[in-house]
Amino acid sequence: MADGAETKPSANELAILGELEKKVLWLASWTIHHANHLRENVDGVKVGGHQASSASLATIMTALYFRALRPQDRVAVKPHASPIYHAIQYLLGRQSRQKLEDFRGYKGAQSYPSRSKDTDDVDFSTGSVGLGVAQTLFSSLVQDYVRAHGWGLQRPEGRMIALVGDAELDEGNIFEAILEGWKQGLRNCWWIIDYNRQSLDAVIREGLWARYEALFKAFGWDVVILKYGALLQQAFREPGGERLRQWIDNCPNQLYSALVFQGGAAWRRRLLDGIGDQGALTRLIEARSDEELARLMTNLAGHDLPSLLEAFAKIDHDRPICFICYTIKGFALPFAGHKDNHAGLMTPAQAESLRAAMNIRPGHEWDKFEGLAIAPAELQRFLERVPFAAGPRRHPAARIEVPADVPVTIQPVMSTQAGFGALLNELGRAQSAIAERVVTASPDVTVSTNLGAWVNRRGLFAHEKMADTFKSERIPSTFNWDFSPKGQHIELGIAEMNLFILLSALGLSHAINGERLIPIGTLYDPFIQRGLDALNYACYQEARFILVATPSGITLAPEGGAHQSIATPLIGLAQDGLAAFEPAFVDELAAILAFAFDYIQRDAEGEASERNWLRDETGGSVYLRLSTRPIEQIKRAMTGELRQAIVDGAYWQRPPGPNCQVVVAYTGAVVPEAIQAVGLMAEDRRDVGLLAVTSADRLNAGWTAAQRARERGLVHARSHIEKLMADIPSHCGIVTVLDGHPATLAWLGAVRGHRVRPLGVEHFGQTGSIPELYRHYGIDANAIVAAAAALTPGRPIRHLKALP
Ligand SMILES: Cc1ncc(C[n+]2csc(CCOP(=O)(O)OP(=O)(O)O)c2C)c(N)n1
Ligand SMILES: [Mg+2]
Repeated sequence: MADGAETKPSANELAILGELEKKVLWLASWTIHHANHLRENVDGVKVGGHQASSASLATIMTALYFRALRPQDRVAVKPHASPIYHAIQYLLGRQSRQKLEDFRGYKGAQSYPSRSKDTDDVDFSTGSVGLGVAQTLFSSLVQDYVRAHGWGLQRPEGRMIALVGDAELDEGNIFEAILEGWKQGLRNCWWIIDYNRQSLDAVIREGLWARYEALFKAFGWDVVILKYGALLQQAFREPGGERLRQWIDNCPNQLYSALVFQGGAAWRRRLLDGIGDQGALTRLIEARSDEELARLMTNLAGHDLPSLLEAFAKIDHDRPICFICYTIKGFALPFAGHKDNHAGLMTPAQAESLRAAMNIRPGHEWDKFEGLAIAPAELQRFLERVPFAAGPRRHPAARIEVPADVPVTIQPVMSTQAGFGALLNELGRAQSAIAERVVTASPDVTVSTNLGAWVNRRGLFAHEKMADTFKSERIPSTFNWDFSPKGQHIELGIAEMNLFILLSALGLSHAINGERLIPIGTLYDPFIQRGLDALNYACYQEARFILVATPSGITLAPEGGAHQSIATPLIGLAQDGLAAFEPAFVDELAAILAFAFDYIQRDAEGEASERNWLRDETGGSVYLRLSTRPIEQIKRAMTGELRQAIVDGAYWQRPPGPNCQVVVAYTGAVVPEAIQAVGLMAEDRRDVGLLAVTSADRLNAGWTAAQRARERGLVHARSHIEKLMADIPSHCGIVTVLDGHPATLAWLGAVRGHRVRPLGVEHFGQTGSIPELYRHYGIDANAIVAAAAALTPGRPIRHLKALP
């Protein structure tokens, strides 16, 4: 380490850190106690989880934040250690007392560290265990990607650090990430396991540390086990000490936890009964009071500042490291070690005794230096020089210029997926600012999602150059699979969770590395559900990316069953931070992609636009649901007005006439059926309208926002869909249709009170041809006509065949 952290802390520094550790533990404990017992709690909901789990990390986080970390380091903090994190930020002057007092309350510090909701510089949002851990690994890969492309080299490399609960390692996504990290040459990543041997419900299995050690080593990680603190190590050197060490090493986790909870007298009884020898070991035990014995036996390395500081300062390489730190859940609190302590909260009496033990006067609970043995001025001076807080941590990043139009040659018959491939091919051909910053990623479906042409042009990313052997052996192949540090495609293994966590890391590069990327991830639409929680967290922490999901729905007919996505349009509608589109034509896709390049770069606060009532200035990520179905394209000029309507979510492909009785509203690949149905009905129903819906999500969001605006008194607020539907007569019926769940468009009837028959897919698919399946699931032209006939009065519609 170049910046001096390798120096051993002086006795004075150690004393200060020891006081800060106490203060951090107190502030975190008081924050939780205050939220649960003292703040007016109108709904009576008390939630544990934080007290014991936080205390477990108090020492480790003190060592990190007040000494080991540098501003360029980024940390994912275990969800329940949130109060410790906020307490540390409070001491550093970056968190307000009010937010601590309001912990878990309205606008207060968040229950789980949150990049977007907290105001004290959280690096990664955590809460769903396992995700933050893996995010550090992918953030490290992204840092390498950025630097390999020659960007951000003026800034020092950071370490990506995760504070991991031991039971958190049950989450499979962590292992998927470890495997991927090994493939990609992971560096600069530290995972610090809080080995308190407790989960939420229980005490964990014996000997887990050995499995972890073997596992991490197998994937090229260094493993550092920090088990005994300085007091214990000293005791082991006394006569009889070796026996004591053996006893501890063999002590089952359950028993150790129980003794921690019971305290000094219980330790004495158990040790003397178990291994007392009337000689050296007995003397070692007898020389200590109950209190001293309890302190000795709980002096695990994860609560021993000198051991932790030394271990962190010693690391002088960039290999990934796993620290296994033995700790005690609920350390220094009355329920330390108790297996039920996850939900444990201090009683008022227990809080009183902790206050007394910490020398804190009533009314001075929030004072930063109350009750500490070192002068406040000296502590303050120390805090002002903490290296972590010495530099900027969130970086501004320039906006990448976006062309008004993404060029593409549109074939007369073309699928949206093929259109996507052609658009990226064109992009890859050009030397534009945006093309430089695009980085694609796919979990082993690069070719089958049509990224092949782009990858041929731009190459794959790897730390080392690696040529495509097929090419060098002159074996004909459509794809040129050359790896290099300049490549712009990250080829992932199949684990979809990894794709979403990587997109999350790529999509935060502007803030973390000060270098903006335009990430595009591709996968099969049904497998969004495989990584949905990771997608949710990526959106929650405001990562910016474009997700291209293709193919989708029963339209990928011969694939059958669960390969055919049903619920994803509803995910697109409901997922916050993600604008979902499902275009039918390639010119629509081109307009949406150009919009997306810009939209994912926006982060301004802004008023809702009077046009669509969406707060587009804030930006977000984009989801494109595409299809492999070849569709006859419409030859038309892309006017500014049409482009805008496509982006806003809908346009009239055939406006309803004044005597309109039926409107067909469609989304995506079912467009030929919708057009055909309108044609068939034309003879018997007058002025039938055909509404092209390119984004049910944005239409719906604009509609609800405009209603809210009217309720606030902005009586003229009209959303895009309200304007489009303004002239549809009220007796008109609407048939909606898409290859996805019918609820996606069913709400259109509520916009102006029309009757709606929503068609779509509700049940698992099966193999077959597109016509067979569309007929079976009732989204073909005949089903649309039948729905229209049932909805609207008038003579029977000719051409209507009986439905099967
Ligand atoms: C994905 C997910 N599942 C379940 C939970 C609920 N949960 C919160 S903490 C926890 C146990 C954590 O144990 P550990 O990681 O060992 O942390 P400790 O509390 O011991 O510090 C569980 C199951 C969650 N937050 N996220
Ligand atoms: Mg645990």
